[in-house]
Amino acid sequence: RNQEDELRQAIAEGQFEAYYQPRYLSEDMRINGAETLLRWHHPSRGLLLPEQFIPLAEETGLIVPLGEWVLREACFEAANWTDDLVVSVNLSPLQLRIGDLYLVIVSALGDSGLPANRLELEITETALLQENESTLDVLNRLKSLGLRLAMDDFGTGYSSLSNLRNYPFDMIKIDGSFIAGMSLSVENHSIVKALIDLGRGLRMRVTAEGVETLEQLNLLLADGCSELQGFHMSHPLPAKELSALLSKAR
Ligand code: G
Ligand code: G
Ligand code: MN
Ligand code: NA
Repeated sequence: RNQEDELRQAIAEGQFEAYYQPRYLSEDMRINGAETLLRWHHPSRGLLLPEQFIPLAEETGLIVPLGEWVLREACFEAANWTDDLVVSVNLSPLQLRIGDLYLVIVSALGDSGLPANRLELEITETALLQENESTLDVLNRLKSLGLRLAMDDFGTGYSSLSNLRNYPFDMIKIDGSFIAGMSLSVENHSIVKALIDLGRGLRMRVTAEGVETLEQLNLLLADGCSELQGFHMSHPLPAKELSALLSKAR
């Protein structure tokens, strides 16, 4: 109750900040996008990470207004980026079920001037578990705007293969837990290779998340993974630091 009020107040007072973690194209290791990751500047507890407040936001339904704030923030920020970088935004299952996500996105794009093809929505398989016709309907309507859909944390959920076939995804994001294990065991590496091949067979792009070492990076490049994200290349950055990195790279 107390924490819920705190969270509500934080949204009203703008205590959140969007960080952006660069994503790199494997061909030339240039940045071609970034994932938006929330931070909360808590007045007494300091900088909080999503795992410390997203669960509460989901339980209380406050993820809906918070998610709307992030979407708008990310679109306005990305509209200023050099080049045609794609901005990814994580969606919670609740955002697909309540509130008018379609209208929120149409107005975020319209107000910011960001072209739809530069916005990507990351959806976990868990969101599709509460599967109903309207989820597919919402995703198809969003796709028809021209934006991109990514399946997040791939490999950790359920019924992944039928979801990949039935939903209009453009991208698979391989969960970092598989990447962490790939240089440790042949089995883990086999899973990663299979996921990359699966994506390729379905004509989807594949991002490896949680790339932490040069050894992992080299394996992923050899295996034909299309995009890479993780601490080895860059941590999530405040908007200003990402902009500085982008202008330096040009
Ligand atoms: O940055 P960090 O690794 O702590 O993020 C942890 C998790 O929190 C990520 O897996 C991400 O999916 C989730 N997360 C971060 N930002 C957002 C957001 O804006 N909306 C939702 N729904 N989840 C987010
Ligand atoms: O949406 P998702 O849960 O995939 O969000 C990615 C999360 O993983 C973010 O919280 C981000 O801070 C974190 N992350 C990003 N790169 C790395 C990495 O290389 N290693 C680890 N352990 N976590 C990472
Ligand atoms: Mn994500
Ligand atoms: Na993920």
